[in-house]
Amino acid sequence: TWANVPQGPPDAILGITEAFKADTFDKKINLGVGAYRDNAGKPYVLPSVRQAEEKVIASRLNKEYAGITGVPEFTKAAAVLAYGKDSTALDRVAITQSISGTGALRIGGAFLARFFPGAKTIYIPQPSWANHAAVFKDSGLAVEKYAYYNKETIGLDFEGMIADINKAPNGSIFLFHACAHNPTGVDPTPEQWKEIEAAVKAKGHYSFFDMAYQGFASGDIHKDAFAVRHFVAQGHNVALSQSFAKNMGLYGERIGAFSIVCESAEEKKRVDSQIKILVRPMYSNPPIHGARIAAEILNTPALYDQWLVEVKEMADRIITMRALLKENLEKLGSKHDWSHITSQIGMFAYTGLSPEQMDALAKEHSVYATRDGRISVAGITTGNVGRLAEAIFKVTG
Ligand code: PLP
Ligand code: TYF
Repeated sequence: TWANVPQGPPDAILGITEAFKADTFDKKINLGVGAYRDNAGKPYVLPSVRQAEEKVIASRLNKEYAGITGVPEFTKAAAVLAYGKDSTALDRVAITQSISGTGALRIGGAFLARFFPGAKTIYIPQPSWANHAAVFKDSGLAVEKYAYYNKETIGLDFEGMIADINKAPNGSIFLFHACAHNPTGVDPTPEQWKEIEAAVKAKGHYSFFDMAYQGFASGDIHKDAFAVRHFVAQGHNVALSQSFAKNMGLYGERIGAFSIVCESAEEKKRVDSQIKILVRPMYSNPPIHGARIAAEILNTPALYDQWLVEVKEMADRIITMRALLKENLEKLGSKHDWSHITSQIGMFAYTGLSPEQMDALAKEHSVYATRDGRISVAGITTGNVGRLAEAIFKVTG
């Protein structure tokens, strides 16, 4: 029956983990997948998450199905977290729980494919998270790229980005990484976001924000939501994907949200009804456990405050590791400019290393990361940063 099914390539990012596991060297380093590690290199469960989970279990709730759009205590709080508690948009946000950020993007893609009044093409940054193009194509959208990253400066190609926003047909869909751009770690400044917003508005484009790292970039959930909140304040009825994988460390719980800011409460009602019609044949309704944990944190003031501290601790550890890596490279006498390692933000550093240099890192030094030169800074520790710097120094000369 399946004689015509061709062998497909492995996922570029998750495949790194396989290669890492197969390596027998005891000092091997995995900087592939973007998942936070503590300074001992171990997966980290936030104490606030443990406490929330214990409360959820102690309350012995039943296991009935959630509604199609999930646990309301969760989605209400997720909207407040993203848009801000004083946002005037809150009463006209159509929101649904989703299978983490990926599921939110997928619902959004499907909604746009079905209802967006203009061309069903979404513009994503070049480069972008490896899964974006696949998610949107499978949702029924055409995918185009806009300029984002400047190889020469290892920074933002701001002029190129604005030029591409201007070049796209009026009323196009643009996907923006709200903060901590994956894979580059390069974000527009608030001033640049303001110019981007003005360009988007002038062209009548529609904005879809992917916010997979709120709090993880700067350690401040409000600062990281700046772009989303600014666009909404300027009258953009954005679509938004949220993930709680990173900022709550709830990766495998698959907890996220998809929302659309509507023009009115009446529009919200219609949009809500169609989101339900989209979700129902996909997975009927979402899992409840992660949503209960996240809701417990977001709705319990003491746990919420504790969580904010813990998010900041994760962000700060990453920022410290960036500085340590740069410092170690400089101490070794590297003549390259490594300032981008500390100027970039979020989970990843985009090193500027070539695919061949990345291959050498893996083969000669048992340091695993994607061939685009992206390293997950969250995998760096005080224990491995020295050896990592030496390995990078050796392959870059
Ligand atoms: N969007 C971006 C930019 C990401 O980096 C990720 C991965 O972490 C996601 C979305 C979705 O992740 P998840 O489905 O685990 O929430
Ligand atoms: O970019 C990353 O590493 C994270 C995690 O199919 C991830 O976003 C990677 C690949 C994937 C799902 C999640």
